[in-house]
Amino acid sequence: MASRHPTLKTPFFERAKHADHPLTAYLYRLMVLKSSNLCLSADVHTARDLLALADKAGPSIVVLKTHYDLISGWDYNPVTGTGARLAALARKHGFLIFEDRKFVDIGKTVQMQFTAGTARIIEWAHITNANMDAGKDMVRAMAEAAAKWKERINYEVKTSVTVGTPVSDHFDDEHEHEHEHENGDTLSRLEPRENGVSNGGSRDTEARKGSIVSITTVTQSFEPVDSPRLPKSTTDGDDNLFPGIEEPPMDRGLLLLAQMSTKGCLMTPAYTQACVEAARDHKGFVMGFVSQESLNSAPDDNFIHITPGCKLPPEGEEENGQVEGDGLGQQYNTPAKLIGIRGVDIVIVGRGIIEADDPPSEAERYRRKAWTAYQARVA
Ligand code: 6AU
Repeated sequence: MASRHPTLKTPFFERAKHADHPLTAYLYRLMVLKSSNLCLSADVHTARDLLALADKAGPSIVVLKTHYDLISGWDYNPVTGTGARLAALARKHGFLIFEDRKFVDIGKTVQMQFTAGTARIIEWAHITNANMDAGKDMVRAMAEAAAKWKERINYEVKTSVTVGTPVSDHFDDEHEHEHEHENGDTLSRLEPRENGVSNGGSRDTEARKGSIVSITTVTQSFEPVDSPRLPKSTTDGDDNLFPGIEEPPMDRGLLLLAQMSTKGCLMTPAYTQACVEAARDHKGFVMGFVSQESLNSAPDDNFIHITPGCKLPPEGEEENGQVEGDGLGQQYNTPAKLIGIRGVDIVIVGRGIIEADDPPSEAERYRRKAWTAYQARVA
């Protein structure tokens, strides 16, 4: 860790002013507003449990981390499905969604996995992460896909429908065909009087002329919108916006998986350094790192560090004592150690909260401990 790097002593509200990525700036402001630097890793079994947990723990967290592929019953509908419902809860409680997808593949494949396919991750997850083993062109490919997506989402399809009566009884076959206008796709449909069938193919023109009573024109065009929004509420009461802060920017953010929490992790210092360099090359897309320590080292580095492998000893036990791993390679440290000593910004907690008797109040306990550790660090 760059132990004397200025970001270690800089409060989040100040780091917000100098963040290179709009979503990182937003996240720092959200952290200050909620006095929270807690990310909940919502690794539950079903979509129903995921949504219930997000709703209950939402007030204590600033990031909700998902693994959509371990959730049974994930509904892929882009408007009413699980992603859209999570997005509504994120608006209501004020948190960002981080899909822990750990992308790693050739650039083209990753672009498709990120923006398309079943889950359409880019539509509902503000943040995702990537393993840099494939090399930094993959990061560029993801950045380009995110930029393209943002450009497209800034336009909405405007549909207008007009119904008119023909001014003359003259028309010819040309009017019956779908045709394109300069400003978009226009479909003109002839509405017959009797049988409800339009554009019937076999009747002759004279017979149809007498039957036309109206022309319905459907025009679709792409128009810029000032405040782009994703599908919001799918559940009554979830459509409120968290007070005190605007909606997050539409910029998507990437975290590079620079170090892991697992015992015997094979990521070398050279790999970690390559992550730092890729982050510097793509500051408009890479927000920071999933890492075990602060990796800010150059004078103007201001990356955010989000850190898993965090657990508190049970209530009442020595707070800064050793915490056992999970027996499957996962290693744990306390928020005080990760934030205070290793200099990370947000801690990710999964089973420490989910497996507690009362997850929402345990989330609140973690929030308090993590925030206290941050306050002590910058004091
Ligand atoms: O608190 P836990 O151990 O129940 O859950 C930790 C969560 C899991 C892991 O997939 C994830 O954090 N994780 C990651 C991430 C976020 O990329 C990296 C890592 O090194 N260790 C780790 O546990 O959802």
